[in-house]
Amino acid sequence: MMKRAQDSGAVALHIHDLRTWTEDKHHVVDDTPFGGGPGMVMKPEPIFAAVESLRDDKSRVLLMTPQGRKFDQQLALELCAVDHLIVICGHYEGIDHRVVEHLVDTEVSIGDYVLTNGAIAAVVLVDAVVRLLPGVLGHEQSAADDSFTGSLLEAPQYTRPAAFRSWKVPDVLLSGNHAEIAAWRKKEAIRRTRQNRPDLLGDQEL
Ligand code: JD8
Repeated sequence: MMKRAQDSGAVALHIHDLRTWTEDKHHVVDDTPFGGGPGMVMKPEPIFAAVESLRDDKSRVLLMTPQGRKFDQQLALELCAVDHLIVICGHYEGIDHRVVEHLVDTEVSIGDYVLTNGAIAAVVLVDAVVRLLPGVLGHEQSAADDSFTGSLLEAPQYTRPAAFRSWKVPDVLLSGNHAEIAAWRKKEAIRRTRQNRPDLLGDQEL
């Protein structure tokens, strides 16, 4: 998807090495934490130099961090309307807080689990945002039909064969009755959502 999106001109993706913006012989981007503690912290100077050289007046600067705003489909839709995203991907224990206070527009977390670095999270964010850009998805219907754009999970899907190891595809899907199929899918979508994601159903909790 990313390759096709880039080839079609829908998006340009550039990956930058912060060491490019260091001035010392060994291109050091980290240092020990003030106040003590484990691991290393990313120095502010290379990050400021990088972002200040890359940004323009249409840029929005994101920082991937466990402390960020939880990434969801609503934020993906918000970000796909932005002309230029700069995504800072930290490593080590963390990043000098002056970056957060004076350079970053939005801190983003992809979820409540711990990753080893921000680049893994950035891949998730970029995928979710790029697929929403005009002309990237095969048929425009797909993005609108997604789970989370509405508030229910998707219904189960089946393909041939109609019977596999004695497990049969639900008869209604072979019936050709489109009204009945739509009603079945809605019922299954609600069942699945109640089972796996009751939080999506909100207060009713069914
Ligand atoms: C950026 C470094 C690892 C984080 C010590 C070693 C996002 N949902 C998410 N989970 N984790 C991250 C994330 C983790 C990161 C970095 C994002 C930069 N680490 C650090 C603090 C504790 N480990 C994330 N988005």
